[in-house]
Amino acid sequence: MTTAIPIFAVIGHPNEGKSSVLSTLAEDDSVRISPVPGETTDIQSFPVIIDGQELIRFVDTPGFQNPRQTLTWMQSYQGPTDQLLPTFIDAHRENPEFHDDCALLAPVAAGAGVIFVVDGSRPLRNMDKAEMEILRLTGAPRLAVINSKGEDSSYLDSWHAEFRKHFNAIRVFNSCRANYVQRIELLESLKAIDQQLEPLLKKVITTFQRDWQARNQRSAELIVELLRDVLDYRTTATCGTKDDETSIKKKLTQDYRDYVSRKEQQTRKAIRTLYKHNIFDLELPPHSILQEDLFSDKTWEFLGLTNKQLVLAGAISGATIGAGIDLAAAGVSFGVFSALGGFLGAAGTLFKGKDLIDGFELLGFKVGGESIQVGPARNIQLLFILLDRCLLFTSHVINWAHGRRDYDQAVLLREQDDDKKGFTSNWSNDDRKVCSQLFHALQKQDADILGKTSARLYEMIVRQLQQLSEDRQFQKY
Ligand SMILES: Nc1nc2c(ncn2[C@@H]2O[C@H](COP(=O)(O)OP(=O)(O)OP(=O)(O)O)[C@@H](O)[C@H]2O)c(=O)[nH]1
Ligand SMILES: [Mg+2]
Repeated sequence: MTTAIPIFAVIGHPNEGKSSVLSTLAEDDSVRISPVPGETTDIQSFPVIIDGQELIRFVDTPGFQNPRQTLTWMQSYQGPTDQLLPTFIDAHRENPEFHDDCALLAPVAAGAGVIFVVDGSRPLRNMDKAEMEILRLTGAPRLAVINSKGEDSSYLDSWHAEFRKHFNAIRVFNSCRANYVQRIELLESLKAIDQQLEPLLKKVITTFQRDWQARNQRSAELIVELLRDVLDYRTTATCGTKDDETSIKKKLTQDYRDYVSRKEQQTRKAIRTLYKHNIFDLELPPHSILQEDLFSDKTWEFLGLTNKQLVLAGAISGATIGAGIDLAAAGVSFGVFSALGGFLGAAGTLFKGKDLIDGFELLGFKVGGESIQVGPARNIQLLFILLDRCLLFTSHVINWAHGRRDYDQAVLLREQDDDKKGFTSNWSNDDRKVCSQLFHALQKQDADILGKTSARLYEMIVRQLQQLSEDRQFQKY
C-alpha cells in the first residue's frame, strides 16, 4: 500500500452485508443498504474524517458477478504478478458480464487492502471458494469478516477452516450489533494482516479512541448544561383578577413544558450528531419509556430514584417536601408539611404519585402581588428523571450500529430488566449526593457549589458513558 492513509475495499458476494459492515465500521449512515441483491452497483469511497483530517478510507463495492470465469482467467494468466489485476481489468472492461468484477477489483489494483465479507449463517459454496481464491491471487492484504445475517452458527467451523487457507486474519463482526468496542477490535485485526499497515492503523486506532472519548465528554457537557438550564428555568406572567390565576398558571405550565421539551430535543439532536447518526432520524423504539411524556406517571414510576434513595442522598429536606405538598394541598400551611419532612422514611409515599408530578405543584409556582412565576422546579426528582432520560437516550445512540436499519424493532436494553430502569438508581449514594448538592446549589444560586458539583457530575456522566460504550449486553437486542 503506497498511500498515506490506509484504504480498504469491502468485497464479497452480492447481498452478504458488505455495505452494512462498511456502514458500521465507518459510522456512516449514508451507505446504501437493501435486502435486494445488487444494491451497490459501483464502487464508492467512504472516508472517515476526524478533526477535518481523513484517517482511513473504506470503499464499497458491488458483489462478484462472474467469479468462476474470473478465476479461470486469472489461473491461466502468465504475465508478471503485479500486472494481474490491471491486465484482467483491461481485458474485461468493455464486457458487461464482468462489469462488477472489474469494478470491485479496481481499488485492489490501486493498492487497497481487502475486507472480504460473508454471511456465516449459510453453508460454504464452491462460488465462495472461487472468490476467495481470486482474492488470494491478488496478493493484497486480506481480512475475512464473518457477518452472520441469521442465527445458524453450525457453518462457522467450515468457514473458519476455509478462511485459514486464503486470508491473513479472520474476524467475526456483526454489522447490525457491533459497537465501539468491536469496531476497534476489527481495526486491530486489520493491523495484523500486513506489517506495513501496522503503524498507520495504530494511529487510526488511537485517533478513534481519542475521538470517542471526546464525544463522551461533549455529551456529558451537553447533559449537565441541559440539567442546569431546565432546573434553573423560570418565567413569569402578570395576573389581573383572581379568576385569571388558573388559566395563567395553565399557560405558564404549558410554556414550561414546551421549554423543557425543546431543550431535551436539542440535546438529543446534538448527541445524535456527535455519534454520527446524521441521515436517519434515529427514532426511539415505539415501546420505549422515552416515548412517554417527561411528566407522565409512567416516566416517573420507571425512572428516577425511590423515596429511600432520595432521602439517603440528602435530596429531600423538610423544606422541599413542604414546598411540594404545600402547593399540592392548598390551604394547608407550609410549616405543617415541613415538619413532616423529618418522618419521611415512614411517609415515603408522599413523594410518589400523580399529585406531585402533575401540573403546578412540581414546577415551583410563586404568586406575588400581581405576578405569577413558574420555576425554578422545586422537585428534585425532576433532575434524576431528566438525567436518566438523557443517559437512556445516549445509551441507545452509542450502541446503535450505523449499518442497522430495523429501527422499528429496537428494544432499549435497560427497559428490559431491573426494577428501576434508570441509571441513577444504580449509582452510588455519594454520586447521587452530588446531584442533590447541585440541585440545592441551583435553588440557592450558589455559584461556587454549582461550579464544583457541575464538574463532578460531568465526570460521573463521562464515566457512565464510557461504561455504556463497552456494554456487550446491548448486542442481544
Ligand atoms: N439480520 C441481519 N441482517 C443483515 C446483517 N447484515 C446485513 N443484513 C441485511 O442483509 C441485506 C443486505 O445487506 P447489504 O449490506 O446491502 O449487502 P451487500 O453485500 O452490500 O449487498 P449488495 O450491495 O447488493 O451486493 C440488508 O437487508 C441488510 O439489512 C446482519 O448482520 N444481520
Ligand atoms: Mg452493497
